[in-house]
Amino acid sequence: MTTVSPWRLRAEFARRLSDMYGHEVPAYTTLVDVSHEVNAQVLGRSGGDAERLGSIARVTAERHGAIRVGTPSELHQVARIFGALGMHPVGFYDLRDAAASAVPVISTAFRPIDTDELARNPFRVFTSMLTPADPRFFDGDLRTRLENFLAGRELFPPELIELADRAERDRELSTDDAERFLELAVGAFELSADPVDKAWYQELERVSAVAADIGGVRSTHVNHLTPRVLDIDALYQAMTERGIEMIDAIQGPPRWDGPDVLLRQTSFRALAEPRRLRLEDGSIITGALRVRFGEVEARGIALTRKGRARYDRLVEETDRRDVAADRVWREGFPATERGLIDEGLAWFTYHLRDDRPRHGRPPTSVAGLLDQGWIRADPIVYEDFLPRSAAGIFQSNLSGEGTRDNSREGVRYDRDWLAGAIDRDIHDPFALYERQQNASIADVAKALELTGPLR
Ligand code: OOG
Ligand code: NI
Repeated sequence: MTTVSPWRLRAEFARRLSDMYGHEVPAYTTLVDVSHEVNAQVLGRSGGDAERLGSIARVTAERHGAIRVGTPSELHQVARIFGALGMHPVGFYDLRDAAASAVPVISTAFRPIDTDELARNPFRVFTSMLTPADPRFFDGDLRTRLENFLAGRELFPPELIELADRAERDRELSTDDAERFLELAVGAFELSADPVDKAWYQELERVSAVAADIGGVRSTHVNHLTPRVLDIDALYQAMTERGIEMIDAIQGPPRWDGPDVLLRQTSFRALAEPRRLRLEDGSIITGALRVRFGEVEARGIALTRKGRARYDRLVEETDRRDVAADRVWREGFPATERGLIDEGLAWFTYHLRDDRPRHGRPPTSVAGLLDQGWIRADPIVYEDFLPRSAAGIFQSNLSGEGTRDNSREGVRYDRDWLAGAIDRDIHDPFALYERQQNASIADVAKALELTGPLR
């Protein structure tokens, strides 16, 4: 019997989700087309250098999605569906405090974690969960009604969850089961044609547009799918020339002459989509809701904790000093990959060079081996998200600010709480990158027969 492995299931799921979303949101197809054009230009211009942070095959297929659910048990089901696709929860994001307007959610990202799995298909999904218990956004009465509404809906058919559990346990599905799983999984993230209760939706919308998108309907849907581009400034320009109005800024690090690090993202507001609305007298009308959008991203090198602290400081400094961000960066950030290594700011894997010296004793430090041409450093690409950018992306696409009462104490959530809710470990992104770097250093030490620890 032929079977389908998790990574094939993941790649096929990503492909079908992309086809489905392209039908629902035509501007997404334009974005993907323009991204491919830009990537081809960069490849033509920079050749092999363009592939330093991922092969063109990987980058072309690469997407992240964003979904939003209402309860811990819905999130638990999501974790099982993504578990079938070899995607694991990584990182904890609290967007309630990262955003100035009302974004009452906490989030994690489901993604592959092993290097070879990432190389096969790096599909990731930023997944947010509503926090109705947070009194800064919801009073007691609204909280109760919202929780009751959420408890009464079913986002995922039991057959889908059953197939997901089997796929994760056996690490494969038969071709027939895989087909059924994909059909149900993609279907679960399609925009529903069921009428939306207009009064309920609007009541939530006054509190937060995100709360309405999540808790105002009886189903879930992909909020956006994001292609990866090699030159996001060129993309921004090309989309603007096509008459698509982008948000006013690219989120994340500025364009500058030094190495690309972390993540740069930008988005545009999608058009309002026709949705069926149910009025209080029971009649159904066709209205329009504007919640979904297009987003695109460029990925750079993953930073260490120290590098990330530096990044956060430069962001804060840029806000405070009111000078151009690239100037703040030139003053405060290494302009070369080697500078990042020497200051311990970014993650790399190390590999023996083919043209390394054939005689003499190799030095016993990474810096020494690099200096004397024994090894080379390949950057590790950042596979995760940035809370401030995520908040910016949420915010710039909301219809209104919503309301929040900052005089009330928020409810605390953290990584452990989330792990308990979905009954799975939530991986620490830094630990994953560190493991990858350490494994490569251990390989080098072994190949060079270095006995002591390589520094
Ligand atoms: C998620 C927003 C965060 C990103 O790329 O930072 C995100 C959402 O809008 O649901 O997708
Ligand atoms: Ni996104």
